[in-house]
Amino acid sequence: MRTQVGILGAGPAGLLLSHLLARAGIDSVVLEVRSREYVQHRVRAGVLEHPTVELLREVGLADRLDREGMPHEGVSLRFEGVDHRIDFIDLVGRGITVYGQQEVVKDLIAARLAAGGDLRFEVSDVALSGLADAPVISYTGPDGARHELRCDVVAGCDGFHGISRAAYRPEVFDREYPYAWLGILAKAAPTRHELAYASHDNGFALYSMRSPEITRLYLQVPPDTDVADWPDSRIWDELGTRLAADGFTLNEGPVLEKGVTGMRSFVAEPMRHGRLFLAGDAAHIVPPTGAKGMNLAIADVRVLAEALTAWFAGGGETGLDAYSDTCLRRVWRAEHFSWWMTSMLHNSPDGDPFTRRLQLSQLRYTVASRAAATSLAENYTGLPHGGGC
Ligand code: RFL
Ligand code: PHB
Repeated sequence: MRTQVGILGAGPAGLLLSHLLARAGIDSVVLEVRSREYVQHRVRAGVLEHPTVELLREVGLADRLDREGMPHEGVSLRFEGVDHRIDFIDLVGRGITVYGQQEVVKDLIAARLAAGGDLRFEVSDVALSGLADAPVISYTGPDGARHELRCDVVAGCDGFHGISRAAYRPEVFDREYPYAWLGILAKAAPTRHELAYASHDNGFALYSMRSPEITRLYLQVPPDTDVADWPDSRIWDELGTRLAADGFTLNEGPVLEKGVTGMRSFVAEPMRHGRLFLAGDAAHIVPPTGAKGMNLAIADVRVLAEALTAWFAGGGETGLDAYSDTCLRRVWRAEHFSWWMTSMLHNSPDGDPFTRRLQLSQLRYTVASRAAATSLAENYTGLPHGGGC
């Protein structure tokens, strides 16, 4: 078997890459270890930056997003019991859209299958060889038979726990945080239209949503938290305490999903090894406080698709040679923003009062100074693809 681009992973990065390549007339095969059902229902990100939405529109993937996505014109920072709105439209003239990552994945899978795309789910024992000049991906199909896929290029879009990053020895920058997020999805109508990031003496909380019927909520918890210690009533009590602000009410409802997610910052450099190109979580992780992970994955594959299109058209290696550096500039900007939001909003486990006072000072400055609020708005809504920084 042969294809031009062998893609590992059917997350947002791998699926969008396959779609962008197909638009340029380039063949690809997407290999995924999980089932289609599983990847379509994995609850993850919810915030699409403005440049992400523009790209999805440009490449014909936004019909349902434009119908069901929820455009937001700002977010709130909530501290000392007061809600402070950051008005994105006023500050930077663009907003964000709340639309679940699994919806993006469903739309991408539907579009690829409708166009005759080759997606192979439930593969196992994936291995890479020949990465210097003639890559081969070997894997076991769902039928138990072993296969070899020869390709010109491999795109490692297989997430943080995938195999592609292990095919070489990138330099790694890694930081774990001394806290995690306990996230719930609740069948409860949101009581407010926009997200609220709350800093409270008990710890961080985040108010988000997925639809007019579903609320998505997070609490800062210790990294070793066992969800069994958090019955629903304890979660609602704690959310009520941390999110409290004048006039705010919290709608409670049945908890549909509950999970603990660790927080880390991670970058692998470079994002290329011979004919292997990493994209998305395979190359970098941000803590979720800046809502950047899926957006970075999408920005990476846009750069990769453009470079591959030029290369396959005989335009030389320039784009491919620049791929890693181009992506890493945006990645490090997002790493900084995500680290900054995380450090400003989460309580240090030792309760250090010096740190707490610095955080409150930074929060007050961010909401009081137009310059500081603009910086948050510019980063949160997404810097233009290919622009500066
Ligand atoms: P994915 O989505 O992890 O997809 C990788 C796929 O590769 C498969 N795989 C393999 N396939 C083939 N061969 C192998 N050997 C393989 N090993 C693994 C996996 O099964 C999987 O299907 O990576 P991708 O495409 O790079 O996308 C990245 C995003 O998923 C991630 O950055 C975001 O979910 C992060 N994130 C958020 N990002 C945002 O932009 N906005 C948000 O609001 C946001 N909130 C979040 C988040 C992540 C969270 N969790 C659970 C980590 C909130 C949370 C709680
Ligand atoms: C979400 O809705 O899941 C969400 C929103 C904002 C974040 C992280 C997650 O920063």
